[in-house]
This record gives sequence, structure tokens and C-alpha cells, in this order.
Amino acid sequence: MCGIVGAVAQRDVVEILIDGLHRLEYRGYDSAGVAVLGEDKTMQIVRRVGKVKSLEQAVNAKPLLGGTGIAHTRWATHGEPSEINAHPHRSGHIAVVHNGIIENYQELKEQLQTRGYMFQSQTDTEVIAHLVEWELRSAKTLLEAVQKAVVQLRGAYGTVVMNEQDPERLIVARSGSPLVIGYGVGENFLASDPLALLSVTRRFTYLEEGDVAEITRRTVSIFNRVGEPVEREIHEGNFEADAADKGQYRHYMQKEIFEQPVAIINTLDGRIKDGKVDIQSIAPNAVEILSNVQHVQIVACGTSYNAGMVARYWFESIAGVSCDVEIASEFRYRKFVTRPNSLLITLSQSGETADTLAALRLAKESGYMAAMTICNVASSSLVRESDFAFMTKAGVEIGVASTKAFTTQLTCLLLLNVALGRLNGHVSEEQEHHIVQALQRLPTQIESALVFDKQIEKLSEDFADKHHTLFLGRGEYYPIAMESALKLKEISYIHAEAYAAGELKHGPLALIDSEMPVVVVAPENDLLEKVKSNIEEVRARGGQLYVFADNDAGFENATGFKTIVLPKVDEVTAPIFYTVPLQLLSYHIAIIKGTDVDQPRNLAKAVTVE
Ligand code: HGA
Repeated sequence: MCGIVGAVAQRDVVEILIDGLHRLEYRGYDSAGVAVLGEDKTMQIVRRVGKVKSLEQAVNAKPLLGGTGIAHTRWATHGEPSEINAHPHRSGHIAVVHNGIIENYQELKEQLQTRGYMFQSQTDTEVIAHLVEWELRSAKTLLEAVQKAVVQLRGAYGTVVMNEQDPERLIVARSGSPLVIGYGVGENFLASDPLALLSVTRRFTYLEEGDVAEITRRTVSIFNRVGEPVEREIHEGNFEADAADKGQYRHYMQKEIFEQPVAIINTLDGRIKDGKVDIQSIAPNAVEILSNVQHVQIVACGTSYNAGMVARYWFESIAGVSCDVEIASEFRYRKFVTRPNSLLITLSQSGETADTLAALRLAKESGYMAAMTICNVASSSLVRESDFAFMTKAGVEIGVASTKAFTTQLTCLLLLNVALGRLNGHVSEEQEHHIVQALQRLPTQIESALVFDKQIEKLSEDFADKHHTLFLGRGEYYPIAMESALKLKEISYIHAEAYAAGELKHGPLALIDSEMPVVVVAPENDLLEKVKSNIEEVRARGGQLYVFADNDAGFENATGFKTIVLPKVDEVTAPIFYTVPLQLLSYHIAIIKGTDVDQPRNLAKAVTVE
């Protein structure tokens, strides 16, 4: 969350900073700001409420010039979105941008107030600016002042500090919020995500926890948490240049829904050999680790949690291994018992989800036999801190509402189930072939689901004036209903809830009337007859039904009953398949409601705060 960009160059950097903010806008978009230092050593700051576009317009109206600069797009945690709370924050000659939360800001604020500092904003960030200003009074260098300031901070930060009187350098510090340095020729950059800098460089260094770095035009010096100089690897990025480009699509979310067949092909690539899952491709030591697994604990948030909930059905039915799934923000703050030979699996698109990362760190001290992550960003903290990572290859996901990350996580989880099941003797050769073939057919099957786009668009008209929706499913389709409800509420702002269809009679049935659309996922399978009974219960009470099913399920349109009849697909991969038309349903409802699909209100991508 929040986007940070910075640059030290000979040329004017404002355009680079604004371009970087545009690329990061999905990380936070309630306000934005930029500060630059020109040759005359005077700092100019422009901040605006709203999207980066309003900042850009303000900057264009009154051109800013400068070779050293910092910029920020905010997702507020402390203090409402307003110009005064937008970053950069200033104290004397110091300007600061920050991503994260300073947990002891109140205490620091009181201390700084007794020293005479006046606070302009309600943010926690402003304490960093004053603290550095204070430390600089006795420190020899800006670097030293920042080092002395950050040790007093508790909480999470990725922060960049600029000094009006020392325009040759920027100081950056990381603890809990990612920061990356980008190398140019005679100029250097930094950002909270390399994506921001793709127009200027492909060479990056990822800062590690506790690092503080000094960046000038020609040098980058990095120091670890105890102040020792350290070398950090430079990565030559193999990034998709067009990732921030919507191409022919109206929204990133739409593009990403339609990219799912390719994302799944890429995720399967190199993971299947001679019709079997190549266990080595999960990790070089995967055979050794997975052979001993007796229990799986999945920890995740949001959409990733829903993927974990689907996988729980698979771990117990396919791999024959017990599995618990827990929301990371709960797991990290409760006392838990670690079962013998437990594998911890964290799931996260960005690999920077603060609660999931904290859960991983906790689990590493709690006797888990190994910690694995299923993640979409190879350079992320989760990947670096886990014992091994099984990467989804979804490509960059920009839409705040996750789509292709979810279906590729499920793809990885199914491959993992086969691997685990083969190693513990629960999956036969025949069953493995069957699942592998189903996975290989899945991209084409998803193509065939995408063909229903227009039909689903038509269906979505019925939801536009509704305030609530229920999603129902049984078995693996219960978490698919959960994911569909989450998608609908986050992008259309229609209240949506998911229920295991059998739970309906224990309360939610009381909600049913003609104003409550009920979406049911009901392909033909062993539970269909049970789901049909639940559908009848809704029908008998005047509920409006929207049923996603296949030919074999035998549903037909009737009064108060609409059905989307999809092709019959393999049962094991069907939960992944059914996700796609339900994503399209949410997308089209949001379009009719006129919401900002890619950047829904109050949210942001990559949840790096608690
Ligand atoms: N706490 C700071 C920064 C917020 C942030 O990192 N969001 O992702 C603020 O509220 O301005």
C-alpha cells in the first residue's frame, strides 16, 4: 500500500516521479504529493487530494523543476485523506515520504512537542520528519541522523528522507515495508515497487529488513540494522514492460480476468513432466520435505484465504493430509499448538501482506517443519523469508480485486496436492494422470467460460439496484462462493455474503425475499441433489435465483430462476473454472453501478499495513 518514488539525477526528475506514481497508483489513491530540489536549493512541495491525475494537473499548471525528488501516493491509515495529511511531510529543511505505520507515534509526538515542534498533520508519518530534523542538529550527516531516528521508531516503515541543504542525496530506510533501489547511468532511483521505475531502469537492489541506504547520483551505500556497510545483490529485472498497460481492455481487472488461461499455462509450465507433477520443480528439496508432512497449516488474508479454504478440501480428499486454514491477522495474535510434522503454507499475491508475513515469522519460531509460500512476486519478503517458494506465474496483477492471482494459487495448490499425495501413497498413478490432464485442459475450458461474457453482462443488470446478495455453494464451491461475494462487495459496494448452502436454514433464510438475489454455484456432482433442495428452499420463499451450472445439472430458466449453463468440465478443476464467470458477474455489476473497478474506494493493493 502507498506508493513511493524517488530520484537523484542531473536531469529534471518530476516527470519520472509522476510516471512512477501513476504506475503505483493501485497501491493507494486517496492523495498524492511530490517534493523536488532544484539547483537553487529550495524545496518545492505540491500535494493534492485524490488521484495522481490531480497532482499531475497541479504540477503541469505550475511547472516544478529539480534533479532530486521524492513522491508518494497515499492510502491513509492515520488522518483523513486531505492535502495537509498527504506526503511529503516537512520539518525545517527535511521532507519525508513514508509507507507503513509508526505505532509509537503518539509517544514520539509528545516528546517532539516538548522540544518545540509544531505538527501540521494528523499522520503518524510527520514524527519521522521532525525526528530526523532533531537528530540532524547533532549528527554529522543526513545518513547518521536517519539512522539515529529510525531506531526510535516502532512499527513498519519504508521511508525516504530529503534535505533541502544537501540536495545531492536521499536516505532511505526499510523495516516492514518494501523498498527497492534502481540503478541508472549517472543517476539513481528508488521506489516501493520496481514497477514504478520500469521507464528508467531494469537493474534493482531490494533492501532488506533494517537496511538504511544513502543514494547519490553515482553511488549507493547500504548499511544493515547495526550500521555496518553491506553489499546487496543487483537483480537484472525480467519485467513485463507492458504490465502497466491496459491494452484493448477497459479495466485492468477485465484484462486480468481474460489473462487467466495464459496465467494458468505459465503456472503449469515446467511443473509437469511425462504426465506427472515434477516435484523438483516445487523446490529442489521438496521431495525430502513433503515426504514427512502430516499436517498442513495455511495462513493467508482476503482472496488468498479463500484459495486456502478451497485447498483444505483438496488436502484432505486428494493428499489425505489434515489441513487447517486461518486468517493471518487472527493466527498471529492467538496461542496455537503446532502439530507434529506440520507444513506452514502462506499464500499472498504480493508477498508483502503484513499480517501474513508476521504469521510466517511467528511460525518459524513455533516448531513448523518447514514454511512454504505460494506467491506471485519472486523478490518479495515472503519468498525471501520462507524455506521454499512455489511461484504462481500470473504476471503483474494491478487491479485491486484479485483475479488471476487466485486461480493460479489454486493451480499451484492442486499441483502440490498431487505431489504430496504421490509421496505419501494417497494418490495413485491413475489419479495423478487424471488430475494432471484436467489441469492441462483447464486453460481451454476457461477460454470457453469467457465466451459467456455477454450473457453474464445481461444477467448483471438484475443486480444493479440491489443492496444485498447471497452466494451459496457446497464443498469446494462454498469457498468459491466466499470469493465471489468478496469480489462483488469490493468492487460494486453491494453487500454480499457467502453461505455453505446447508447453513441457509440456520438463519439466513430469514433474509430471503424478492429483493435478495441468491447466486448458487451448482455443477453436477455428488452434492448436487443437496444443493437442489437448498435452491427449492429459496424458491419457496420468493427468492430470485441465479444458478451457475453445467448441462448435466439439468436446470432451466423459469420465473424467478435464471441459469448460466456452462460446459461440463473435470470435477477436480471445476472450482477454478467456476471462479471465472463469477468474476465476470461482479465486474459487470460494478460497471453498471459506475464504481471505480480497478481502484475501489477505501482499498488498495498489497496490504503492507496491519
Ligand atoms: N501511516 C501513513 C502511511 C500510510 C500507508 O503506508 N498506507 O499504506 C499515513 O497514514 O499517511
